[in-house]
Amino acid sequence: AILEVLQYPHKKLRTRSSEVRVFDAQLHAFLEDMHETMLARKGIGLAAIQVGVPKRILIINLPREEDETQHPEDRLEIINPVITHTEGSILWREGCLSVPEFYEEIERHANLTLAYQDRHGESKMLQASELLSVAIQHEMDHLNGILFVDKLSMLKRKKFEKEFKKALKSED
Ligand code: QAP
Ligand code: CO
Repeated sequence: AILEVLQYPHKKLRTRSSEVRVFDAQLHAFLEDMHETMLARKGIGLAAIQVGVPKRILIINLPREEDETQHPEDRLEIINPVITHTEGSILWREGCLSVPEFYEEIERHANLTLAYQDRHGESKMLQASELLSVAIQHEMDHLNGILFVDKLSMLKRKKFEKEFKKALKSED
């Protein structure tokens, strides 16, 4: 099923999500709904809280460099993630399904090591750089109620507020 994606300034996006303890068929069905919703909205990453579920779950499906399309076999399902190492910094122009039509450069760690659980509760580790590293940090912020626009400099934050108010007014 395609779920509703909550949009800024929805208060629920500020929730601190809770750890997943049960890895059952219901969780698997929810992960499928998250993937379906992310693809339908043309996203590359989604956190559970964006569809109103306060659990420490995120999914990522980056396009491949070779054909710039998303392949279902590249899907990452990341549950209860913990960053164990970071290195370097990187600037990336970010967007978010919960903050439509706004994009801005954010500074992130360039490389990271992540410990997490998969859909079966198995412990995994992964090393990420570039876009994957950025996507993981962006989605992990959602688990703590943080949006990328919270990380903007004062000047860029003002630009965002202005554009947001303008977009509100142009709605009917
Ligand atoms: C998070 O973002 C992310 O405004 C995922 O109109 C951001 O999927 C990962 C989207 C930057 C890595 C780098 C945004 C789609 C999708 C929009 C997204 C929009 C339609 C954002
Ligand atoms: Co986001």
